[in-house]
Amino acid sequence: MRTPRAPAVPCDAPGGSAVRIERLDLRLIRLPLVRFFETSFGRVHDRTFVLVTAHGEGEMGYGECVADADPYYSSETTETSWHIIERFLAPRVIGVEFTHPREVFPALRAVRGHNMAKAAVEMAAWDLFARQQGAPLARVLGGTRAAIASGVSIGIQNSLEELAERIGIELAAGYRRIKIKIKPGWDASAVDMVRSRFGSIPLMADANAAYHLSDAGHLAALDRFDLMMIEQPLGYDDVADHAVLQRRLKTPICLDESIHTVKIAAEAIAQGACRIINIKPGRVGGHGESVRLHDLCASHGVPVWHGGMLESGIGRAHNLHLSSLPNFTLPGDVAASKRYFVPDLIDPPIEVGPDGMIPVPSGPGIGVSVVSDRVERATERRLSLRRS
Ligand code: OSB
Ligand code: MG
Repeated sequence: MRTPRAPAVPCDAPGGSAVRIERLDLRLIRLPLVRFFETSFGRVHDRTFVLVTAHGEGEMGYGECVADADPYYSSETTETSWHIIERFLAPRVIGVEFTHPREVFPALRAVRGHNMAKAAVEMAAWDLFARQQGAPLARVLGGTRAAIASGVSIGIQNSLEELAERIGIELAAGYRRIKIKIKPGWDASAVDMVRSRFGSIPLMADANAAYHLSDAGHLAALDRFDLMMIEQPLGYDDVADHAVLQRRLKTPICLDESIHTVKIAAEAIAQGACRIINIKPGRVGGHGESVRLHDLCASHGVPVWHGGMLESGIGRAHNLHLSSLPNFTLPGDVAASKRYFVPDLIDPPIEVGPDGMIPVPSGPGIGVSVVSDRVERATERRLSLRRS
């Protein structure tokens, strides 16, 4: 078993510092989105996800599985994550004493892939552990920031006029950088419009794997817009072609979908396939792997930022805590609740200040209050798992 790193702040509560999950509850949740969200792989109007709660010693921890209803961003879906958690992950964690939640991911090693399912369980264990310690999750993770810089991700719109309107709204709200989604047919024209209407704002573009290496010339034409980065232009499972493409672009490439493991990130960095990495704990198997990925990038001088997966306030709170680590030096896709869900599952919701900053919650664990009757109303199916 790997023990990657000592906690930045040792947790030595008098009752001992182990974590043991006595019961895992799964809920399939569906929440309507305030506004549709469109990427190069399609448009969604609601968010369906598995909410995991881990119970132990009278406390509970939350984990939000970021797998979506469809296998378009990644191969996992809400149904595969449910199946994998129920059949393969729950039996490996329920009733097991872990001295630290960073031991949970290595304990799931026999199960290949399914990082989103693993992350939901692992992150619930971190929240449970932090609450048992009476500490904010950020402190247990080694976070050093009290507030994080927030950016927004703006989907593909019906028209450039509509895109300009959305960007105006988000800039007025204080967000520190704008990311627009691009795809063939909605790329140079969109970026050109943004530059001519909004000038030199911090701007980036996310292609969600919509291009091929044969589009290198087309992508190089975006260099003149001075983007902060272009996110995941090529295939979700590709590193080698990104390395070729990066040599042809002035614009830094940021990898998202391609980075499934810390090892792949090390290869991508060594090959020069990217200059920036987007960390989503769901994509790499949870907080423990995210911290390892963060540290790897820091040791190579590769800046990271926190990605988003249209999470409810529960997943969003997890993301805020992780974003407090020192190498998250670029604004993340961790924005206010009201951009996505009204009402959110938490109250008060996550809000961004006029300076584009979001405070990291300071209470125990993820430090937000989940409204149980909202969770109840959004639940389409439930299952309670104990040691058999
Ligand atoms: O590629 O970063 C992405 C949403 C769903 C799936 C993939 C991505 C996104 C986003 C939205 O860009 C980020 C957010 O605001 O949560
Ligand atoms: Mg992305």
